[in-house]
Amino acid sequence: HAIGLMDSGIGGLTVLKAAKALLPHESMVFVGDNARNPYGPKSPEEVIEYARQIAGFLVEKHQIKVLAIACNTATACALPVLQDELDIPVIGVIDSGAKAAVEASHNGRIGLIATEGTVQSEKYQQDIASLDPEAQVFAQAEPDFVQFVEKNTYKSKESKQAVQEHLAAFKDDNIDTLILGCTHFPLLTDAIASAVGKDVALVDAGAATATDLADYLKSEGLLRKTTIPQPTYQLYTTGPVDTFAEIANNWLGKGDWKY
Ligand code: DGN
Repeated sequence: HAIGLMDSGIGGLTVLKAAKALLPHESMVFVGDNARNPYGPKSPEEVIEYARQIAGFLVEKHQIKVLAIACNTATACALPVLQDELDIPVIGVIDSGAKAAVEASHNGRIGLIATEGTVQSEKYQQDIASLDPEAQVFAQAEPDFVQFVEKNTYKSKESKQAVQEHLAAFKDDNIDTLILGCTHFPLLTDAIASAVGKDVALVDAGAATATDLADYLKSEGLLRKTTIPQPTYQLYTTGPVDTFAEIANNWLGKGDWKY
């Protein structure tokens, strides 16, 4: 059975890419809810309902063996609900991201960029406080960054310029670590890295989750036992396939992606 992944749009493909690198023999089914993106400004009730629908599709139609919520906003709102309602293991991105950030930081000053929903949920702040009570979190919502990715303009000069301007405020906070707390943001890594400077470690919460997912599947004996037939990758979007496939092909590189 395949690993299921879901996001509000394109972003979750950053988790899929990291997971595929660690688990090259596993089949994956992905759903991007591009039609209803962004989740960031939606109420927790709405996000829970969307997450339920997508998880239901992945479980019923694809009999996935594990679900990775490859979206920070949906993790913040819906992780406990899905863990409670589904019969398969469900993992989210926030615990892994918070843990990786605490490990990466030396001065305990951690920046967080995410959607409004994720910032307001305070899940990162709580997780980090439980791991390191002295740590300080400087959180900033960056909904525009999601749009750069969804609209496929994330490589443009204007996007880079905007990232530079938005992140300038972190200079005064003396952070040494910045959490990319939205799975869309790794596509903007170059722009983000140049905005905050080389002394700030970037933590990709999605990639940290892929590592935890791989460890979990290994420890539970849930990995495929054979390497033949080749794994398959099915990518669904609720929105227009053209833009989705263009960004996906670009980000994931060559591969046998089925849309
Ligand atoms: N990719 C989603 C996340 O990680 O929170 C959010 C994108 C959005 O819906 N605004």
